[in-house]
Amino acid sequence: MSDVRGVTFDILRSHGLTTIFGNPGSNELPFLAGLPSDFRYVLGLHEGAVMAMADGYALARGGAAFVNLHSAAGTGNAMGVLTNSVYSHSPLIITAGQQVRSTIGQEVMLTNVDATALPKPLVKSSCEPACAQDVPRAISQAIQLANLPPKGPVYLSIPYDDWSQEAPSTARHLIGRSTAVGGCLSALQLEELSRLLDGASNPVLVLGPEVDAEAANEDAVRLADALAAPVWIAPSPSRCPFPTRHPSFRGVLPAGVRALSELLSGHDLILVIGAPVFRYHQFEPGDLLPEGARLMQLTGDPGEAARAPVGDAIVCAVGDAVARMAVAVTPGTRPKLPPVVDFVAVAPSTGGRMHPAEVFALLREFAPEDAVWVKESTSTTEDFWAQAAISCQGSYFFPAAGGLGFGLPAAIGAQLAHADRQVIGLIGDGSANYGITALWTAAEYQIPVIIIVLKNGTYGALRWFGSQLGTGETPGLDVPGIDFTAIATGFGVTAVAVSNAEDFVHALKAALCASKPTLIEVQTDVPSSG
Ligand code: TZD
Ligand code: CA
Repeated sequence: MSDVRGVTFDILRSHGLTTIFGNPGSNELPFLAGLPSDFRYVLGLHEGAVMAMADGYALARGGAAFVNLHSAAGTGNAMGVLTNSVYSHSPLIITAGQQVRSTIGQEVMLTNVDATALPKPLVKSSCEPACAQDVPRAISQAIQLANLPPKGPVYLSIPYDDWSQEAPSTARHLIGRSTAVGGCLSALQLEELSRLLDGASNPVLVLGPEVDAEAANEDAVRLADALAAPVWIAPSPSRCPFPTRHPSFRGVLPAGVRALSELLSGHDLILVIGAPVFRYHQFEPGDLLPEGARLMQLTGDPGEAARAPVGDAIVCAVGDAVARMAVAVTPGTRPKLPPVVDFVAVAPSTGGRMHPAEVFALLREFAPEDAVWVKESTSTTEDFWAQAAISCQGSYFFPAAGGLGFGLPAAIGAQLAHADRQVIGLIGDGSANYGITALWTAAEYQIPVIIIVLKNGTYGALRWFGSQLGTGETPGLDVPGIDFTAIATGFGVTAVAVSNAEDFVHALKAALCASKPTLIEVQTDVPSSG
């Protein structure tokens, strides 16, 4: 029988988890030594970048990712980015090396003291197996749990002397084990939902990231078409669940109670699919719903259903529900919606700074239609949605908890998952710094991602938030004097700085043809709105 390490690799392989995102230390060396040749190790230079690259890889791939961190210090470095993985429901299997079992109590150097408490409350489960022989089963349990709904990150701390121990013969049953939930809408629930939708005089759909995660975008179009109903994206979106040029598409709902209620006024039925109700941000007391509206939520996450402050909810497989509702409702009872209006026109910028909207309009024109956008430039979100022409599934990712440090490395991880789609990171000059070391990984592994740094010299979103709160001038809001081309070059990434449309398009075309990573630093205006 093989050892604990050998069976672990068999289990990982049987789930397609042959890419290890990590940053090693002494506790991890016995696991990594002599890695089987069908496994690849992707080294990140800081654990925040490691975690975000793994997250981007998992999101783009539509599957799980495996992470190996160094003890407590590595785990701690990864936790900021991990806040996003909870809300993006990313199935991440995070392992950390622990000191030799018999020495943990002495707290020898690099012991992960109280290891299972450390990553809480950001993981679905946290475990240090009771003995070496239980490591394979605990790994298997972690993989199943990460992938069962609601998906999410799990954590395992493993003493490094466990790997060479003999595995129990029963461990072979763990290889390729699968688990699934059969939580589809019942026939009665489907009938009631259809009756509700058919009976509504002015229904509206509010779609969330789970629709995109379940690849139900086209079924959402079928449902919207059958109902001839408007479609909004739920506030603070981390993914794009609906084509932005469809006649039903109305945009992204604002993340404040009052503004959201106002926009939905006149609707008697609000059907929220695959989103929390709601991910508000700015505090804006008011009525949760417009007068006379009923809210119904469909979600795969019991926590999302339970914590909503208003409305009724059904916990179910969202993709299946959308597909079945699209054929269950009575089509053609409302007039067809008019075609979409044109994009907001953008005047070409002058004076050595581009407006972000102009950058996004040029990207729409010159980037491939199926490009994958990973965005972490917080003040330009409105401009992005006004200019975006997103048509296919898995095309947009944003940090789901707003924790910066996701975007730049996640774009690199997403590109690693996509051999045939161009991934473009749209990263603010503030955000870029939290995960900047991932540039080295992109260069080292020749990952042909394009990173566009929008350089306005400030934490633009915080300036906007300050104006909302009336806090006036505040220290620590500007980030002048950062040369991202010098930083990128230092990490081995080709980089260019531009400040007008012509140079931008030139740089973009060159980057699209390159088989290696490129960073484009664009001098931009400070936007006037958030
Ligand atoms: N630190 C972390 C880890 N996450 C955060 N969300 C913040 C700090 C606070 N923060 C925001 O929420 S937005 C923002 C900060 C610092 C400014 C980001 O600046 P940027 O983008 O240059 O990336 P804009 O477009 O200038 O806002
Ligand atoms: Ca900025």
